[in-house]
Amino acid sequence: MPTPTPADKFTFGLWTVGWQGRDPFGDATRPALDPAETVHRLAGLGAYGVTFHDDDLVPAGSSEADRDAAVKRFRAALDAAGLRVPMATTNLFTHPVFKDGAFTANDRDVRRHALRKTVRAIDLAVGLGATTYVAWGGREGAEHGASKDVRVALDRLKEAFDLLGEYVHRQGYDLRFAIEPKPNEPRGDILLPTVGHALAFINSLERPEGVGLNPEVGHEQMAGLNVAHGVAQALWHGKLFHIDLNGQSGLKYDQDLRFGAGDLRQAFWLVDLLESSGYDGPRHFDFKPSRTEDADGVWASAAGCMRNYLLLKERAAAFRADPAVREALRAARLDELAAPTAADGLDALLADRSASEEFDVDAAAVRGMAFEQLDQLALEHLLGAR
Ligand SMILES: [Mn+2]
Repeated sequence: MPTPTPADKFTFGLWTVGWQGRDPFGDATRPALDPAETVHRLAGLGAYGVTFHDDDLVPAGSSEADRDAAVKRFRAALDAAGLRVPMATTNLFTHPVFKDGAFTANDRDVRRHALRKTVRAIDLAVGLGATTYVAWGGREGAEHGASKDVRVALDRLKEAFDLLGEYVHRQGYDLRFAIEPKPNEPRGDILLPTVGHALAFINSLERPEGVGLNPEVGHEQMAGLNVAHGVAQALWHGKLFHIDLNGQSGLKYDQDLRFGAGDLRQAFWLVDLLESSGYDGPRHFDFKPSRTEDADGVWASAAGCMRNYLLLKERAAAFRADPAVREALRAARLDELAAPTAADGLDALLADRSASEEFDVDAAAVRGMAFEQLDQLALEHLLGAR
């Protein structure tokens, strides 16, 4: 059985294992976790790093002295456990002041406060070694039609990313932003709902090179999308800066199941993609241990995320190495997809009668694609039957 090590680059948010189980219908089922204890427990399980929202580490409303003490204690735990902080983010959704969003709140003073809170959190993140800053627009959205002029709200969102990019540039920080799309929850509709929306938005920014994506498995699936396809397009654009791994079973509330516990086939294809793509960033778990669990269940679910990733990595490697799969890939003509369609140029294409008048469309139409056999081999590898 595979055992996680720091070389696997598994990371967890403080808010994941630290989730107390509060949901819209029920109170907390578990006590709060101490961030320093979390660091030691995660290191003991073989994790590489830990991530946080500013408020996870320094509770909102803390005095300066309490803030300094919390950061010092956390830094000491990181040093003792050998854990890294590759990423951090801002909580712009819990406090009631952000009920209409943060960077796109209708109230200008709330937007200015959101930017100052983020700047302060960026300083904290960089001070702890983070090189990626995730931006999830938790409440940047609407439910009431005319209550949000989406085009104007996007102007404000662009303004926010441009200002933050300027700040990072001016400070000389080695820090890139990663936008995390989500279609809904907690707002009825959230701006930048999918990977594709976010990729298009980034192109409008003043410093697009410093902004990429943090796709989350469950968020893409909440939009009914294939997460491996979304991640593949982010990779194709050179924009996969970070990734949030978890599980989701179809179009439901944001389940945040442990990785592998949702759509197992999509998890398999995602691991196959990440491991073959050269992506070398953290494998970050953004999940919530079920509120039915006590502390033992929390740590079992964290270990389960990592084990499931490593097991899927083994299964994907076996699939790719299987001679029968290689033959099936040839039969499915993946090599032909990799060949340019008109390397001979437009003139040659326009002069090619075999592509037009002389092309036998009926003969081409009856060719089988042999995809079912290829897919059955994948399923058998996933099931451990090969
Ligand atoms: Mn989620």
